[in-house]
Amino acid sequence: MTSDDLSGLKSEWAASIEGASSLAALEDIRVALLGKKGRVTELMKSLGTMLPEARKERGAALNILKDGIAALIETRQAHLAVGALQEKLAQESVDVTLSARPQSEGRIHPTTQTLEEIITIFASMGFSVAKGPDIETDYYCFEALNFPPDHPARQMQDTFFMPPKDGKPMVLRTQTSAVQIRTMETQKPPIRIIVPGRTYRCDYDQTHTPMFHQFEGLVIDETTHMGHLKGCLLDFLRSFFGIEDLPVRFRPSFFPFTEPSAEIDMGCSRKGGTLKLGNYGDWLEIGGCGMVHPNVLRNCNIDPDKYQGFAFGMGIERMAMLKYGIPDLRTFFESDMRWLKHYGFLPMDTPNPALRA
Ligand code: 2NL
Repeated sequence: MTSDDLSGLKSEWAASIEGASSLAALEDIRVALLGKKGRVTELMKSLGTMLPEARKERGAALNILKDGIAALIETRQAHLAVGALQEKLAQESVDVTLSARPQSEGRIHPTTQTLEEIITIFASMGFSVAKGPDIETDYYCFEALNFPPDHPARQMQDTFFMPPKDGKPMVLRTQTSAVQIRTMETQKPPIRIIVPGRTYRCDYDQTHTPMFHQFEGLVIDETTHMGHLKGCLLDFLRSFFGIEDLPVRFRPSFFPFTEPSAEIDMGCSRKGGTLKLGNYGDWLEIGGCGMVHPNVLRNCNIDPDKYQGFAFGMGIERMAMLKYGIPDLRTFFESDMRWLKHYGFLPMDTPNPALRA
């Protein structure tokens, strides 16, 4: 085969490369020419049978042919690739004038949203979450908490009583404190827990429902004091409501399970019939707190001479009403989709003060 033959082959192959109408067809041609058993490869192999002088000249010519073919394939490949991309773009184009997909009907309930915000803030302060049953023994709900036998909370008009179990009187828990008792019985200090959950009281009006959500907090350590309690709640409330100078006041009070005890008040204004939180001179109660009573520690086999602790409790719906301007507690439990659409949250639409820089 002469050089002329080679140039004839080259123009024949070049024509078929130019004629390839798709990347797949071009790949077939590449394999047929440059592949292991391809035409060009076969020509290269024939060099082995030639005399050295002739092989040198022929080898050079074949190399030029091979490089030329490879370059033609590459050029055609680039051309076809652009065409393929344009075709894909044309087929997969997005119609930006289409209306948006309908948003899902569901919403995050304000109670859930508020609880998640509360947990996030306390988690950042080193608290973990503890949970327990809604139906409790009288012991865990009242007796272990230092309630005297004749305390009004233990009477029919305030508390839902359940049929006795294993001879023990049972109640729907009126606060989540039973979970703290159970935690203190089973865990050694230091303890830092937050206990959210449903609580039940025999009451119904604009600010009371028979079931509502509370969270309580408990910290037990060797040197815990009232200053820790005040700092912890001040930081929490300012972070939750997103008001940097929110005043917090601790007003002396009484609970059977804490000594001393205090109501927690926040600064507010009631001018013009609207409630506004902040440093305005007026006060609004948000919850209760105190240093854990030594009798409660003793009931859990914790030595009050070695360990002290503080505890607090607040209503979750009340926090949500104040933060998000919801006027009536009863609406939280009516399952009205119009209400939930208005006050509810979308999963990704969760403004959380705890995550603010
Ligand atoms: C309120 C007041 C409070 C506690 C809850 C507590 C729990 C144990 C020991 C001591 Cl196990 N105290 N909890 C303490 C003070 C106040 O709640 O107004 N809640 C809505």
